[in-house]
Amino acid sequence: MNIREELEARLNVPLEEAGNVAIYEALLALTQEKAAALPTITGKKKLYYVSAEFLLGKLLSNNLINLGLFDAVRAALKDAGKDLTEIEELEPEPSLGNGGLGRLAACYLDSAATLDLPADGVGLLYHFGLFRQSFENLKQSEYPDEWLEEQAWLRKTDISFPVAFPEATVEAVLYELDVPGYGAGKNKLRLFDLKTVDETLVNEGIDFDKKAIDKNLTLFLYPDDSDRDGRLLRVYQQYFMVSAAAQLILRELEAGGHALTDLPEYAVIQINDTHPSMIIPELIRLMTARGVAFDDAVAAVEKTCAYTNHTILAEALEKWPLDYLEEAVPGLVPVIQKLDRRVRERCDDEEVAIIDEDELVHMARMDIHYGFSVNGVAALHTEILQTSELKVFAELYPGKFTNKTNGVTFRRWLMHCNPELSGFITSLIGEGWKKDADQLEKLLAYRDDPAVLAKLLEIKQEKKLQLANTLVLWDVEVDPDSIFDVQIKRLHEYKRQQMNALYIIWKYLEIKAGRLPRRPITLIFGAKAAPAYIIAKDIIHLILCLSQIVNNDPEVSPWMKVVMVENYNVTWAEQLIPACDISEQISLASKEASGTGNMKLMLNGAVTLGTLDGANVEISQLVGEENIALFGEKSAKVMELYAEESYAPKDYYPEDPEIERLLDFIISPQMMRLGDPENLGRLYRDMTRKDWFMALLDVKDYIAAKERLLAEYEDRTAWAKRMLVNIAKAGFFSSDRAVAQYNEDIWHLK
Ligand code: 26Q
Repeated sequence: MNIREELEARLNVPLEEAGNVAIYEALLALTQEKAAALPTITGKKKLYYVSAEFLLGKLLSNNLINLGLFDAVRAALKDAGKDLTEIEELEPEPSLGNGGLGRLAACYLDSAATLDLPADGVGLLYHFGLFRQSFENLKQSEYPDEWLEEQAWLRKTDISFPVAFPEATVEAVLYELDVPGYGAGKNKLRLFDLKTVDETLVNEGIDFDKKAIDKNLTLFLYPDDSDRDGRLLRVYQQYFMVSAAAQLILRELEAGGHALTDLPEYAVIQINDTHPSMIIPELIRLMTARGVAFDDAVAAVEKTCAYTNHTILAEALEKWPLDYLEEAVPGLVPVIQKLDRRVRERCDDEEVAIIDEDELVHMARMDIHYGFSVNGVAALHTEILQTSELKVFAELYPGKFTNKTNGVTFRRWLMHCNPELSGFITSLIGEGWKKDADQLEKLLAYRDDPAVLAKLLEIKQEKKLQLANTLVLWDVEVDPDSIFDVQIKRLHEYKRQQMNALYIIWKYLEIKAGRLPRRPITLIFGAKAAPAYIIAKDIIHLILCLSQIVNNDPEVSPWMKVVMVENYNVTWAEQLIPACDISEQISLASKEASGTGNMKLMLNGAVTLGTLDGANVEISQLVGEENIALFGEKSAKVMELYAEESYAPKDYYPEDPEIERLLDFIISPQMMRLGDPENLGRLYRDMTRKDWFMALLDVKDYIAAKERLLAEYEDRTAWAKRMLVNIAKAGFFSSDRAVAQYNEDIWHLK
């Protein structure tokens, strides 16, 4: 049976006569059946990638690609006058992640299956996900993201595990979804749900009873933790995840007929940041409860667990007060205390203690002592961990630390989101790059080929037009001939969206003063702010206010538009990334562990405007300084400024009149009339008095670099060459490479 026949057998009508909803359901069923029929990837040892987040994105097209059915399905639908893109819109995007760490987990699942490595993801099934963002009165509001559908990808299993808390023992029910590799077998993503979860617990917006842990553990990802109950809930949630995960892992070990102490021979556990760190004491607890001696349990667990660090921001390194653990997970406390004592016996340095003098439990420290591997996620990041943030640990355990520069799956981030570019690349260099991304370098042979360069520009134009057409549906009009400058990532002060906002103010004033740009520019943002992160929400308010002022000013709007897309998610990213000309990667040097959006954007032919931070450093080395626009202070200097505590915004404001003008605009009468004086005033005070992430340090250099880049855009041939080099050199950032390195150095699966 061909695809059309298979679909029609399900639809019971000719494809032409079927509605999109029916076709979507038929495609879903067909894809699930094909995925289920794939052989499960097996091997002696299996990876369990334990993560609080899996930011999957929509699955239909991605699974069709990996199953090798995408082109046939699209053609069959087209034949019948149907459009796969429209059908895809019916699929809700799973809301199981928040940002880079979660999307990385999804990319790695795709690559592990593609590389035929036995690797399952393990996490939680959040009913309302992170939250759905909506803009009201130029501010972010949060609502439950109701993404779960009756008969979608998830399969309920009959496996469940009890998880004991002091107030009640709850049940963790296992759901699974298939993860087909590209032209390969399949692995699984295994998500636990709270059997007694109660969606009706949610009141206004995303508010709910934080104490009702028998009902709330799988409602939201990262519930508000600005009060004690919220923080305690995080502990409950994390323990629920890792206890179920640990029981699953041991169950599979025993099902294979193996002794508990042989765990490291059959399993490796990758701990994705510290959210799953309690799996270490939980495994030890479970093993000892089943008769294994404590030392033997520790020996087995420390050969099984590996830890990935994704951040050097001190505030994101989890430390739990011991009394929280005593309240929520008392069974783990004696284990953690014993682990701490063993560390203290070996090393009397207070800096490496798991439980510090203030009775705070340092989760990362536990991972480093009791894991066999610690990795950072980009060369610079790992270097900073080893020489600064985690220096004592690197000296204590030389050899434990390695770098694993992040990667992204080219199946989703090129083949799926940019079939035009993907098809063109294939027409030039063949299909080989799809499984061996380094082959993209073959494109370099075309760097002086005018027809190829022209075609690259034409494809970019096509993707910009497609995005412009989508934005129209949201009542935003942008000029596809303008330069698309894109900053898409979680809202955080260190990522410095506020510095981009200062550029907007600068450019607005330039245009008002009659200094017009050569070509209009469209500044596009996508970002969610953590609901309790006040300054982040103020920055969103600032950008939304600026978009009103700029877009509604008849002198300015022909030359500049500012757009912030609502509810930025993977689906948005898939439309924004192929349409981007300039990729904004402007974090304060030393603060962005890696970034992965930077990789996706270069792969789609954007030129990076960035600081030498995270993976930008490696991008710059690969493409050469002529194919990236760098600016700003370097990480060594920034770290020195922090160490000396010598940075002060007062050196720039009101000191420097050019900078003063930009900041004063935030609280100008024009802005205060439009926006909320409380938010704008607070942000102005923060930026002029604290500026913890040094936006004022780099802002002038940033504006100058951006202006240079905009001017360079006018030499279209030279720009197309830069695009080509960026695409050609992106192969290194394939998650296939990253996962292969994890396997080679850490997992040793095959
Ligand atoms: C910690 C404590 C309390 C509440 C929340 C958290 C928390 C939640 C999420 C801490 C960190 C995260 C997520 C971090 C994250 O996504 N990091 C990003 O990981 C990417 C993949 O490695 C990198 O590319 C990014 O540079 C990094 O910011």
